[in-house]
This record gives sequence, structure tokens and C-alpha cells, in this order.
Amino acid sequence: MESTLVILKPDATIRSFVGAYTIKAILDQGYKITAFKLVQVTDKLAEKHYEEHAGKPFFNWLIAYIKAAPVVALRVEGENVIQGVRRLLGATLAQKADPETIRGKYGIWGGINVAHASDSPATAERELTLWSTKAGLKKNGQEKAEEYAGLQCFTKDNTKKLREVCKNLTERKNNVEDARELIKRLLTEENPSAPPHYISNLTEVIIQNCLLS
Ligand code: 3AN
Repeated sequence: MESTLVILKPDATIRSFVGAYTIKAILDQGYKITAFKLVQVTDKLAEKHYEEHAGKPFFNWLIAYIKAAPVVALRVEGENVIQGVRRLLGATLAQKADPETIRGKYGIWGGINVAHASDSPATAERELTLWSTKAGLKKNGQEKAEEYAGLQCFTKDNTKKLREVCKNLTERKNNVEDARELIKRLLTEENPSAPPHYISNLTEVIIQNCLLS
């Protein structure tokens, strides 16, 4: 039986229907969620988690993104779960992911892509050890995950509109101020109870992601 680390990134926790959908999709495949923890990531944990990307042009952006709001770390277990969850997520860049996959359905743009999942048994072991020792991810049963998935109500889905703003910004067809206001409004519409500073943080990383390319 394999285990993998899945992280619901800030776009999935702020857009809580996306986090709920992702957990449901994992459970629907018959995988077990054997650890669940809400974590506000520190610089140290983020840099260690993403150490293989150090030096890449998007490294600092990646750190800001994962720190933008609390994430949900999950230990997921099952037969061939490592590749199974990655198939469920789809390709890395949201706009290129198959529309049937989670990133294809709910990824906003580029690297703003809902969730992380370990990519090999060696990575899974390293990441699960890191998140248990540095973020307190402990085996605690499936109930918390089921509760999280069940509590999130399905609200408005603005994925298409968010993608359009990002596409235009990537192609420099709109200006940053207008894009910022629109993204904030669309995210707030999706989850009016999300703390405004998390919405602002996420908005900034969405904008930076578009300006990176
Ligand atoms: P994956 O998460 O699909 O395994 P990795 O490990 O190659 O992808 O990249 C880690 C994270 O870095 C991605 N999840 C994504 O958020 C971000 N990322 C990767 N490539 C790019 C890129 N070209 N532009 C922006 N962000 C990227």
C-alpha cells in the first residue's frame, strides 16, 4: 500500500468549494485520508518543501503562493495512490490541464493549480516525513477530511471568469489595477466569508503568476 502527501493550496482553501471537491474526488476513488491538518506554512517549511525548485524564476513566487493562506495537508493511502492522485489532478499548468481533471476544472491559471501531490515514492517519503516533523501532520483518521468536505457549501464557481482575467493579463490586454479589482471581486463572490487579507494575498500571487510569463 502506498502513501502520498497532498496539499490543498491557498486557492483551494480560500475557494472552499474547490478544496471540498478535491477531497471528495480523492475519497470517491476509494483512497483513505489518514491524516489531515490545517497548516499556515512558514518560510522555512516552504523552502524545504520546494527545495528542488530553488533558483528557478518562479521559486520566490512559489513560496509566496503557498504562504498566502492556510493550506490543508493530507496523507492519502491506497493502491498506486501516488500516480492515481496525480492523474486526478492533471497537468501542472491549469489552463493546459485536461478539463476532466481537478486542475482542468478549477485551476485558475499557470501554477495556481489547486493542489500539490508527491510525484514518486521517494518524494512521498521525504515530503511525508517533512510535514510530520515540521508541520505536525499526524495520523488522525478520515473523519476530519470527510467533515471538511461536507461542511463546504457549493457556492458560485467563477473559474471561467478568473481564467479570462488571467489570460488577458498574461497577454497584457488589461491593466494590473483593473485585474486586481476584478479578481478580488470574483474570489469574494465565491466565498464571502473568506478573510479579506487572504483574498488580497491570493490576488497578488495570481497577478504575479500572470506577469511572470
Ligand atoms: P507539479 O505540482 O505538477 O508536480 P512541479 O513540481 O513541476 O509541478 O512544480 C511545483 C509547482 O510550481 C507547481 N505546482 C506550480 O504551482 C509551480 N510551477 C511549476 N511550473 C511553473 C511555471 N512554468 N510557471 C509558474 N508556476 C509553475
